Amino acid sequence: MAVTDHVDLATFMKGVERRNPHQPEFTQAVQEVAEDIFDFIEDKEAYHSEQILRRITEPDRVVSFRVCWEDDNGNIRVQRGWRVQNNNAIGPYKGGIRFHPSVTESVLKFLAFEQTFKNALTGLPMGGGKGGSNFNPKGKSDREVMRFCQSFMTELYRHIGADVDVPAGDIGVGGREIGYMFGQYKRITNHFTGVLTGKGMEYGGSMIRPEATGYGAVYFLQEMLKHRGDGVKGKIAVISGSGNVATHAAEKITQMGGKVVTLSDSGGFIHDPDGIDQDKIDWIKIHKTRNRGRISDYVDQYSGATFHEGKNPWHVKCDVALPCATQNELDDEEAKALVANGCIAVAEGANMPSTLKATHVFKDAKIMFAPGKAANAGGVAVSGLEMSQNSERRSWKEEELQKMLLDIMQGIHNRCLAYGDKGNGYVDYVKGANIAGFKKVADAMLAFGVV
Ligand code: NDP
Ligand code: 2IT
Repeated sequence: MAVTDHVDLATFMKGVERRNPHQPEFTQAVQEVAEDIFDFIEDKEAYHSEQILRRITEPDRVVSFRVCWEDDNGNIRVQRGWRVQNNNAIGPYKGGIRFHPSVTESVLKFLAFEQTFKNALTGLPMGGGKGGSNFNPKGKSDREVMRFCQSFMTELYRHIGADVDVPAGDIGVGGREIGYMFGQYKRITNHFTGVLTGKGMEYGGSMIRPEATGYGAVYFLQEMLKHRGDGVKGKIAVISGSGNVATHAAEKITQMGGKVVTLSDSGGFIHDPDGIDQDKIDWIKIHKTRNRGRISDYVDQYSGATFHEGKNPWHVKCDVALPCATQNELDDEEAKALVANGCIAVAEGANMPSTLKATHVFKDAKIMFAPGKAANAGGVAVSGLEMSQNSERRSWKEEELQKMLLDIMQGIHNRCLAYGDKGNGYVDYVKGANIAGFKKVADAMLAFGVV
């Protein structure tokens, strides 16, 4: 008789924890998905007999390597780099690279796991991966960042390729870092291929890739509100972060007639009751991205705004909230504060910004809650379109890409409805996203047999 994995959720999670000791972020991400998948697969014997859940929670491979570089004072510095190739059942591994001192194997495994289902939800043929390093780009000169990126790519290049694994940006990795890494890849291999996305426009990048994650998150928010006969116009929005995702989410909310009143960074948040309009967003983009400044400087620039050191913005009254900074930045107490203050919708621009308990608060309160794997998929979707343009050696116009991004976000919303619509006016977007993403990857795995 075949051995099946008909165990209960608690027993399954004990096994995950035993096999992945000291990896809290990874086990949290698995638990969040497994909570929904257990119900879904209960009566579907093939998923049990083929041990799909057990297999899907084991990365295809985790590569770890040493990255040495020399700082401006001639000191030799040693960092650790990783690439987690989680699952390539539906396409080449695809996912960003993160440079931040908090990066660990657990963080990258959770991100690669989430990425697998997110990429499936886009409808594009992309598997899931993630990479990064505990390198801290803050306070480093451009030359130091360049030397680090070159050293990182000197090891990474042997594991990636346009049809194998296509990295992109994430926290601490933007246009500058992608440029240095692409230059080094080309130099080592002598191949000019679409091996990275988020590239500059001069060398194969796609229009709207920088905007895509933030814009996509707001399109998703708009779809949720529209489903209830409402819209973004006139809504007060609280946003965390002030990087790529946060600033572009703020921009799209503003364009749609909403009012953004907060942004943040790891130092604290700014509250501007007058609204952070386009001019102010442009100033933040230059100040934070080009000048690598702090969000606290905003209050010197714009009177009427206040800076709240060491705090998150979740106690500020709002209609909608978009956590766009990092994982576990919104806990259950803060989720309760949002609900108590009348927040009706949360769209996660970041990956897993809400703790498991916070997601349960949102679900119990039955507010609209879009998990990151659905709401922030616009970035990787446009990365997928960049891959297509690179393969075809052509580029689409901005208007065409804007339309494709909107179509993709609407498609993800529909996929969430297919498995998450409770039929009583409430849509469980977490369940919808988890099941739709899982099913596509799992069915491809079934087709391959035991591999
Ligand atoms: P950026 O590096 O551009 O910005 C990150 C922002 O988050 C900064 O404001 C940063 O503040 C803040 N932040 C980072 N770490 C922490 C922390 N530990 N505590 C508080 N604030 C923190 O990154 P992105 O905007 O690209 O990424 C933000 C989130 O969105 C991440 O979760 C990422 O995985 C996710 N995401 C990104 C996509 C993309 O296309 N870029 C696509 C999909 C998801 P500070 O400057 O002080 O460090
Ligand atoms: O979390 C994410 O989806 C990203 N950082 C973007 C990945 C990508 O390949 O564009």
